[in-house]
Amino acid sequence: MRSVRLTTAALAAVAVSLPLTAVPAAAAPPDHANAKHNRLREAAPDDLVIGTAIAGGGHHDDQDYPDPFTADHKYRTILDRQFGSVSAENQMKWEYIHPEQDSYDFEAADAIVDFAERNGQQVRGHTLLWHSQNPDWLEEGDFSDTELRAILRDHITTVVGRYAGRIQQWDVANEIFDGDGNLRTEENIWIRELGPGIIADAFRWAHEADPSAELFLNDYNVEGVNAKSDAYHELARDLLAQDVPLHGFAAQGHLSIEYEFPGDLEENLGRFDDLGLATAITEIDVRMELPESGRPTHAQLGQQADYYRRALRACLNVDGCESFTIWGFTDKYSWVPHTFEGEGAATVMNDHFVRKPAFFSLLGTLKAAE
Ligand code: 9MR
Repeated sequence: MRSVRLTTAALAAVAVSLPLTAVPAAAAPPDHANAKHNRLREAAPDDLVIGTAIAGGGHHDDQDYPDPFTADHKYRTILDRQFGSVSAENQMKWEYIHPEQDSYDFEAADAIVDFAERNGQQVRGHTLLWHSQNPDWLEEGDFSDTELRAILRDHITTVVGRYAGRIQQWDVANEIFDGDGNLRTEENIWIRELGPGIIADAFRWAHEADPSAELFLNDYNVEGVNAKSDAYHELARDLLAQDVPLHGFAAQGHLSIEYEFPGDLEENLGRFDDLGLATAITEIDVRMELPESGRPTHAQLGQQADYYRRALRACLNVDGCESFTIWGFTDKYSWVPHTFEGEGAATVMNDHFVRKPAFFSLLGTLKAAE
């Protein structure tokens, strides 16, 4: 075990070189005994799918470990065993899937969709209209409004069309409001250049390309009832009134034990449910400030487990909340330490894939829900 805080690169090296005997043995009972007792996907009730993001791209590009999805055998095994749904952490974002104006790169996205199909998993597509992780050719290009519209339409038609019938939920519009509940009219190239009406068009184009996919609004800090989730509620009502094919509202769920749990999560999801929308938790993780040792304390892990449990419970209590996705299942590949200095341990397994109390709290909650 670590006694000092290590960089992620060093941690990855430790994880690779650690002899099996040095891995804490207590927490991992054999998986094969009875799948229902050990596996989230089997323990989940029929109307709820438990998902995870598939690590790759984004912050992983700067690490010295090989691509987790294609190169880490243990990672792949757990991915298949534990989860009934997978999300592309970065691999379907514009900068990866549409790196040049005239060419798409589907290799990583295809691999995810093929893997999911082989393993009987659903796929959440992420994402089509966002202010971040867009390629330079787009952000720095000199396009007329007509050209930009055509670019977005072509992208949505091509990407959603390619996976028609194989991606069950798409995050069509991601993070379009700021914390005060104002549309991101400066940061988001589409809204800035084409006006807010482009949001409805994005949903219409996605629906044309795959009429069977459920189309979502997705954001962070919208777990509770607040200015931002109010803005989404109003937008959702407007879009539905115009017969725009909007099917769902998703709260990402990037939580921290340094802040109170959003106790009104169920109430908030419920008011979108009342509009006739599906709801989902799409990216949950629960970070914490790590002590100097780099290891979370028992109390922190207990609090984290409680946050995961309460979020899952809220989803279970809302009829149309049928998808609960964690943003990665192992701390080894989590985005958190790369964004929040001194914080981490946000997922349900540690760097060595040992299950934390949070894993067991999800499993227990699912079993109790049957
Ligand atoms: O986990 C993703 C990380 O690998 C990327 O570096 C980062 C870049 O913005 O995006 C992370 O995923 C984000 C997701 O796409 C949208 N919601 C917030 C997630 C965490 O930042």
